[in-house]
Amino acid sequence: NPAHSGIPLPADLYRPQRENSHGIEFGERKALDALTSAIAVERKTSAAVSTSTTEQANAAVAAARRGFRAWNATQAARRAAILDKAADLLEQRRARFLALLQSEGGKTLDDALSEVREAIDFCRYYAALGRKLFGKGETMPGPTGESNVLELRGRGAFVAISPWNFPLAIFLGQVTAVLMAGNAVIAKPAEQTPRIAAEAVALLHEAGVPGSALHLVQGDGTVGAALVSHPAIAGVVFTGSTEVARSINRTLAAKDGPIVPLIAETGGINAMIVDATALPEQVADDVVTSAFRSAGQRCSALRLLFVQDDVADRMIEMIAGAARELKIGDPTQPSTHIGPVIDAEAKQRLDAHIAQMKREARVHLAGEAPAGNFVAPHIFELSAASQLREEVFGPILHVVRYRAERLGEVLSAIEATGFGLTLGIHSRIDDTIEHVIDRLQVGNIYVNRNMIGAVVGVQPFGGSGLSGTGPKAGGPHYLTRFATEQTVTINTAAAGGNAALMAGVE
Ligand code: UN1
Repeated sequence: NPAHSGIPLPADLYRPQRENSHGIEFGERKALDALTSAIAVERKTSAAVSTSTTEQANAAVAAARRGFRAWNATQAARRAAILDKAADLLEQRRARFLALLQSEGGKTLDDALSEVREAIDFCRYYAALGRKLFGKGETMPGPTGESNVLELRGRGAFVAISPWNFPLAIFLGQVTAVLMAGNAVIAKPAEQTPRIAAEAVALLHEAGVPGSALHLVQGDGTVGAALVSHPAIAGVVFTGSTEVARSINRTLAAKDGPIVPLIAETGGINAMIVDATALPEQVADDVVTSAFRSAGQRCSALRLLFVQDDVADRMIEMIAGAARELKIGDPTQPSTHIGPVIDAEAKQRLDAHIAQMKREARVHLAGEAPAGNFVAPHIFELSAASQLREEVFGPILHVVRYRAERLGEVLSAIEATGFGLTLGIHSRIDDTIEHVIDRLQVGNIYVNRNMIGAVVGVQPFGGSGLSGTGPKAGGPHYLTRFATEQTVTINTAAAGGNAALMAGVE
């Protein structure tokens, strides 16, 4: 575990798992066969999920408000123990969630394994962090004769709105953070992935989260808007598009009543810079992973690749060569690299972008995809970064060449997107790397490696600007934003020294 800065992390209590660290080496036929047959058994049809009405959404807020007090009064250690129990249950039910991630989320085995791992990490990390932060309050230094203690407490009924691209990990990450901080939660998952959410909620209830503290509301943006505009909610945590985050922000701002926080994690037009000193094989590998893994449906994914012109032809050829090797198709086949995109609407949007790029850009790769909601990897070369105006959420890479003496213009172009989520740099020149890091306001910067798959507790994740509000998910500051701070100052010199009260505070 690398060293952390800032608030001491519970590294002694918390051990993240690594990507693909589930003991399944893909060469290991036996382990893989056992896992795939366990998944097949779980691939039975699930119960239908019905959409909630606005009345049901409002009723969920009212019920969460009633449930809040008791949950907030529950010891932090108890809340943490429940989250650890949820992590244990996830481990036991791994095959079931893998099956759901494949059937409802279109995830490949590799992506589904990573996601279950991440969900477990979120539960354990927020439990460990919560034990420290919400334990007994922090005694502040001050003059003698008084005691000052800063305590964190829950805010109330908190709304959590999560995306379809990580229907288990981000869903549970939000919900467990909200709960660990002492809030009751009304969770509204993406309408594309309701079953995964329903089973995750059932699992949390089984782990010990009281029904009164955790409520599930199913449906699209209509029901989400009803929750956000409810006058009595205590805050919103949201992962999704910048556009929706803005609309939530406007709704919250327009309401009378308390001013409540919005914690938003949104999109990015994420760039990678590759200079002439970069190692070509590693670049090809990292670009393919960053741009095409999960069919490019990650907010962290690489969209805009800047390559120094001296090496551009060779680099692009190697990347295209590596991309051609990717297998697209049935996500339940362990050998598949790229599964379907989430739905027909996503496919249509991506096809329209591809058609436009075929007219406006130079085509380096335009693969063929099987029938269905599949999109093959594409590589287009733009004459300027400004040709890409919005986040394109699929396996489509845009390349721009730059001259070494014009690196400043590359940085300005990245800045001009207004986003600041992830950035990759491939270079062996320390000065270049340092200059880029200092100059750009980007949440997660990856040097000489791929730029996806941030590990909970090790690589806190999230951006700024159009990419979100912070604090970073899976980082040491995340939970505090879900809490209120209460400073209790006691005059210890007063008659009797308030001994009983002091005992209560300390
Ligand atoms: C998202 O795609 O909405 O680092 C965010 C990663 C993931 C991204 C999650 N944590 O690739």
